[in-house]
This record gives sequence, C-alpha cells and structure tokens, in this order.
Amino acid sequence: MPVPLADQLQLYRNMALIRRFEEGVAEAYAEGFIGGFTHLYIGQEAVATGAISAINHDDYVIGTYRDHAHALVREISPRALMAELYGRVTGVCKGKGGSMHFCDPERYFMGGYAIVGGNLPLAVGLALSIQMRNEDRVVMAFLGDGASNQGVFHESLNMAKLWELPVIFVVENNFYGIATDVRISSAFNEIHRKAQGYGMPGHVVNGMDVIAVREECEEVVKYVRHGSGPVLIEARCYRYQGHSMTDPGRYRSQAEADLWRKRDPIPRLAKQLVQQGLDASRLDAIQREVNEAVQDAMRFAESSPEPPDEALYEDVYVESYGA
Ligand SMILES: Cc1ncc(C[n+]2csc(CCOP(=O)(O)OP(=O)(O)O)c2C)c(N)n1
Ligand SMILES: [Mg+2]
Repeated sequence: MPVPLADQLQLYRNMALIRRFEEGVAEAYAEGFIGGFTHLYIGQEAVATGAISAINHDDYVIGTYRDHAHALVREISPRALMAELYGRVTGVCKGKGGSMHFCDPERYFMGGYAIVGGNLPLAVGLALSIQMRNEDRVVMAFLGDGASNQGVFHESLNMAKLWELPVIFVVENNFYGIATDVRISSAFNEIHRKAQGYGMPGHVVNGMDVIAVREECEEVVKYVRHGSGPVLIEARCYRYQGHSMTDPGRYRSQAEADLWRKRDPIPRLAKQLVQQGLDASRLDAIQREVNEAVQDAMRFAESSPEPPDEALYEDVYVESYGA
C-alpha cells in the first residue's frame, strides 16, 4: 500500500528534526556544553525514520551508541534528549547516561549501547519475553556493518532463528566502522546474505530513501508479527560526518562524499512531495518548527541544573519486578 501523504509529511518532519537536532548537538559540543563520545546520525536519517514508522508504539526498539535519531523517532522529547547530552538532571536518564545511553522503557526504547553488538543478545531476550508471554509485539534492533563481524551477532541470529523469535535486525550499512572500510574488515560484504547462514530471510534496501525503508519494513514487520520468525534488513546508507565528534573523517575521498551528498534523503523526499502537488511552503514551515524545537531544547538544557552529588548513589541497583 502506498504511504499516505500525511505519513510522508510525518517522515519528512522526523528526518528534518533529526538533522537539525544533530546540527544543534554539534554546535553545543563545539561550545563545550557536551563532552565525551558523541556520534551523529546526519545522512542516515531515512533509516531510523522509515523503519521505526513501520512498528507500533509498544514494540521494542534497541539501538547502538549512534542513538539520537532512534530516540527522537520514538517521540522522546528533544528537551529530555538534549538535557541528557548536557549531563543535566532533566535528561531522559537524569543526566547520567549521556549520548550513547539514551533509554526510556516507558516508550519501549530500550537503549543505546556503547559495546558494538552488545544490544543484540538483549534484543533476543526481549523477543523471547514476548514469545513467552504470547504477546503481539516485535523487537526492532539496530546495528552497524561493523557489528555484523562480532561473534555476538552470530550467536544472536542463531538463537533468534532457532526459537523463531519476533525480532527484526536492521543493519545500518554506512560502509565504515570508525575509519575502516567494510571491504577490508568483512570477509563477505553482502551483509543481508549473512542471514542465510541461519536460514533467516535477509533483505537489502536503499537506506537513503525513507519511503523505500518504510515500505520494506512494513512488509517485514507483518511477517515477523505473524510469528514467522526473525528477519534481517540491510539498509545501505552513509554518514556525512566523521565517526564521532572528534573524527574529521579524512579516510574518505571527496568524490565519495560528494556522490552520497547527492543522495541526501531529506531533499529527496521534499522533491517527491512537491511532485505530488504539496506546496513547498508546508516544508518550510516544518523546517521552522523543528528549528524552534531544537533551539528550545538547547535553551532548556542550558538552564537545567546538573545532578546533585548524592545522585551518584541513586539508580545503581534496580528493584526487581514481581519478586
Ligand atoms: C566490542 C567493541 N569493540 C570495539 C569497540 C570500538 N568501536 C566503537 S564504534 C566501532 C565501529 C562500529 O562500526 P559499525 O558497527 O559499522 O557502526 P557505525 O559506527 O558505523 O554506526 C568500534 C570498533 C566497541 N565500542 N565495542
Ligand atoms: Mg558502520
């Protein structure tokens, strides 16, 4: 079924919000408001936006350290996320998680993880809990091309397929793990076909085309929710910035970067919307709205207090549920 116009506009808004949020993060980082490792998502917006738009609000999402976008699409407020980056008490994890560890179980966003591949066994565990409770839900787990060479990736795919668990592995293939080109780090580059080693369907999609990602994911989510077992999707995309804020990205050629700039997912969707008859002023209004949301989030974060010293001793252990 074609994606309705209202949904396309929402996809456009989410991608614009992610782009502007990440630009705001870069500004705040340069001004010293944000410290530590911070990985931007600029260029990859179509993947998180399209994929998460295909699931229900109570399906689980679990990601990596490059997690700002996924949290935004899960509708965690820009204020709570920006304040988390600034290390403020109003942050989504009370300022104690930072960029790589956004988490909000109330929105079924089960976190960013700094350990490459470390989220994958957790995704399988979440899917097992769904199966054991006989729930009508799925898990969407995001990972990078680099993570697909980790042992834990293979263990997770094996167990997910063995038990036919409701999990969708979305590999964001941006062709680099830090500075290393996937062609010199992975023995086999057709990442979606790694799923075949476990008898699991593997699909490839253009990760610079949000409509393609959405349509592909809708089909896959239906299949997985129906109880047909796990699926892997490889979304081919590109990050426009370095690996993290401290990486100028000099290992990539200008010609390569220019090529992928032409595939920018945001102007691509804008063009498609205008071709469908949408007045371009609607898109300008969205740009102004997300710009204001990000400015507001930055002002909110800057004016929020840091956690008190005693907070060091809080949230270390969790009461177990139903014990
Ligand atoms: C187990 C582990 N090994 C190494 C690292 C260091 N490290 C951080 S990000 C990264 C690259 C991962 O690349 P990829 O999975 O392609 O994700 P991307 O950064 O491109 O989103 C590495 C090696 C780590 N965090 N965890
Ligand atoms: Mg990568």
